[in-house]
Amino acid sequence: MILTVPRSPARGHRGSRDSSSVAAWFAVLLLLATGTVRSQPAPSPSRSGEAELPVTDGLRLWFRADRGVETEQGLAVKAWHDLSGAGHSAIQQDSTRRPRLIQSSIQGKPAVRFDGEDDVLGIVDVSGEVMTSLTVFIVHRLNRRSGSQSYTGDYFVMRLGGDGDRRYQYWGFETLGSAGGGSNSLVDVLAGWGNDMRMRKPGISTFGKATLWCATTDGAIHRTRMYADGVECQAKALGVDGPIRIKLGNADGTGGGGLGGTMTEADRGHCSASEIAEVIVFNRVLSAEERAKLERQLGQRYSLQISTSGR
Ligand SMILES: [Ca+2]
Repeated sequence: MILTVPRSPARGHRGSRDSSSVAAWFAVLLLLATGTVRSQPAPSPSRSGEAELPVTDGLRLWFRADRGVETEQGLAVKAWHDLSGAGHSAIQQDSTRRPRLIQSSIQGKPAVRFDGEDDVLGIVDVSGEVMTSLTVFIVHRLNRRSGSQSYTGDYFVMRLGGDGDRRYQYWGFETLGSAGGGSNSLVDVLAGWGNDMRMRKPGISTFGKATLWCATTDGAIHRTRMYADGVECQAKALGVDGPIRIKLGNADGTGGGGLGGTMTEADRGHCSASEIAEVIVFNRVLSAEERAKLERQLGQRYSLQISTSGR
């Protein structure tokens, strides 16, 4: 809601305030009393956007870089607003850790670029909803870290979670890391402390290549499947299985959830150099048909080659 506060009457015209102005001020006082005034304009209305996804049942998060990105000077991203209707955002208070909005990235479309050094957007979630199953889509590409960056550790592409340090309470994509020998053919879908699912597909994390990843977890971390551009990855269970209990983030965006990395301070070195165009999260496992619909739509939007074999 954007609230326009009427200007004060010009000097010398005291007493000439018209009735509509008085009514407007009364409305302001009423809104202040009921606590519904926002200091910032709200992001663009989101409910209308839902209809543009072919599947919306269980939709909990939807970021698109061509909408809802709030920037400051130099296109630094302060906030990325959720289009799902659930009211989440991804934010960064520290200006040095803000990613940048790139107007022409994957297929000439906008994306949010993370520098691979410290950039991350933390996910705000005040709902407290705990998800025990989920489906996550991400359209992105990974970039090589530039030579000036001292850290060369794992890439945490994105992570969900209210607490970054409690196993089975966070969930994310990790690649190019020491755990996988630096391989660009491995992605770990992680749930904490080595209790993960390791996904294998040749070249899945090739630098500079735009790709759509989708992963589903059905109740427990070892019941995770992952698809890259529609092709199912070979999966291998690591560690001990356990039931997942995942929040998107926490109330002020400082929890385990993050785009481009995780807000957890100990994991700062795991920020990924990447460009993210779109992220979609559901609180359930989508059927193969539903997943195919979304993959098809995202594939068209970003001109990705999506495999349809086996369907
Ligand atoms: Ca930075």
